Amino acid sequence: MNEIKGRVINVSNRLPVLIRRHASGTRLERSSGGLATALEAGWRDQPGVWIGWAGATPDESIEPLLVRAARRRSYTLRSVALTEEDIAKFYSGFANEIIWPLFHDMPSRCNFDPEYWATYQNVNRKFAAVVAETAQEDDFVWVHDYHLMLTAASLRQAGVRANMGFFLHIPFPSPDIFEKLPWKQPILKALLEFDVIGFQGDRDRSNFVSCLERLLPEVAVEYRTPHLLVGLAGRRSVVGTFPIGIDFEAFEHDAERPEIAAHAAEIRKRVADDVLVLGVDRLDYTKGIPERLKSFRLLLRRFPEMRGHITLVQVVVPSREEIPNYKHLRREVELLVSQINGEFTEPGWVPVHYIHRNLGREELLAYYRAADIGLVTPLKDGMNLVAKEFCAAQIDERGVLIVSEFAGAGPELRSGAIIVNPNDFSQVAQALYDAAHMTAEEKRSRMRLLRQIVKDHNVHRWIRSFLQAVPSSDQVKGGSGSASWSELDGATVGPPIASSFGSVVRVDQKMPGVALLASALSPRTRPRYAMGKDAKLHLLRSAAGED
Ligand code: ADQ
Repeated sequence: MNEIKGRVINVSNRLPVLIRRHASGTRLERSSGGLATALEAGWRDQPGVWIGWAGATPDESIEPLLVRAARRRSYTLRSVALTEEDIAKFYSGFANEIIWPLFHDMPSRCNFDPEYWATYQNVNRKFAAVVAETAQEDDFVWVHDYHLMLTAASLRQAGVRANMGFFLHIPFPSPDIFEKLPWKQPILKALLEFDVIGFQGDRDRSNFVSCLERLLPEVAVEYRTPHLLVGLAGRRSVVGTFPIGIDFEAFEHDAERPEIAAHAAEIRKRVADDVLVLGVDRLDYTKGIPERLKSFRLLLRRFPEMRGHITLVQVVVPSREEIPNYKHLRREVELLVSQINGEFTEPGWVPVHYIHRNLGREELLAYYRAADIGLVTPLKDGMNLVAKEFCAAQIDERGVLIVSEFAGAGPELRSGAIIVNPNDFSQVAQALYDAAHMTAEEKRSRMRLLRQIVKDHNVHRWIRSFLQAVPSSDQVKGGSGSASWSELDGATVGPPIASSFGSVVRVDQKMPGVALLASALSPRTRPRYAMGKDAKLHLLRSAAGED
């Protein structure tokens, strides 16, 4: 393990606060989305600097607002100035019309505009310039996400000697998808300029390595435990899996507050004795919202006895509304909601309650507490924090989690959740039916297990394990001239267990979450199922590591 001697410099596209200009003046708001939520929660008392875009074109009003926002934090905030054109071609363009759909396995949604690539390189250099002004040799520069894959390369060119890490919050695609990217080699090479490269899940890491092997055959890959070591042209990088978590204690603590309980009771009163199914997402085509609505419609068609007894509350937070794909999605979702409500509504019962706005934390927690079923069915997702937040807020242990096998949270939570393929509407409908009929005892034992996993794999552990993977400066820079790769591998190696994708790996026994997961998969502690045959079979298979 390596001690970070200096500060942590976090670098992400957006700062945790956004400057919004209104007719009445300029205001600060919290950034929404998974990355900001997780990092803000995990980075409470550590000194450092957070570098990112403040959400507005720069003027003299920004700096005082950032200074004010930093007063309540242990780190300072530094903004990167972006022009309107940067935002259009770098953020909306390259990041969200190319990398986002491609990395979520949706290449037909990509718009491979070459101008986007030029701006992407330029904006990555702008971020790197601010980092270069800020970082000292002992600092650790931690770059987040797909917007900033080229920054380490620019920083190295500028002679910055600090250690650098990169964490990808979204999935990494398989070589057949990744190789469609016209700029695949420069991106892979730029990523290898980081000292540590982290992914959400084993599948993402193994896709990355397969891409290296196919597209950069000169790269040397050494399979170590718990991380891999990758070398290119005299540089070495640690490549690891670091599933992100939430601040479990904070969610649990807040969910216990009497005001939240009262608010949850109020929500429940509105749906009477119905089974309350909850979906909470950014309005994004990767989240599988139309597919979820179609599955719910199938449930109502196939099981008429459920009509009048089950209600879906679908909360969506508006997102990336300037991009055409997102505008179409909103229309598609709203049309489906009105079709389902048109087909099934009866006096006193509306099947789908649709909320299109950013909820405050209290309201969100009240919905999590009130729900009987958390329905988290993205078509593809790096992790999905909603699944974990739902479990943390389920202090009464009465909810059931249904989660997509294509979210990072799927493999991690499969011992207690019902795992579904979101494209299989029939399976999702059956899972909803089964969850609605599950015994209280089974719900409790599953939710207890889920809460233990989420509590253990929390955001603090995510940060700790990433920082522990950082090789010491001497090892990275070859200070001693002879640091072998085995020196980078300081883990205590335990007996082999099945990894989340079935292959056998050795695990660090010092990682209690992994041990917990392993014990959860053992037949002794596996809960009994009171479900349909297919779902039962699926759960047994997934518990046996066959997915
Ligand atoms: P996101 O795609 O933003 O994050 P997710 O992990 O689900 O997705 O996080 C969404 C966050 O927004 C959650 O904290 C949730 O509470 C909040 N949220 C969603 N809808 C809301 C609403 N209507 N009102 C208020 N808050 C709402 C990216 C990756 C994910 C990865 C995270 C973190 O796409 O796969 O889990 O980063 O790494």
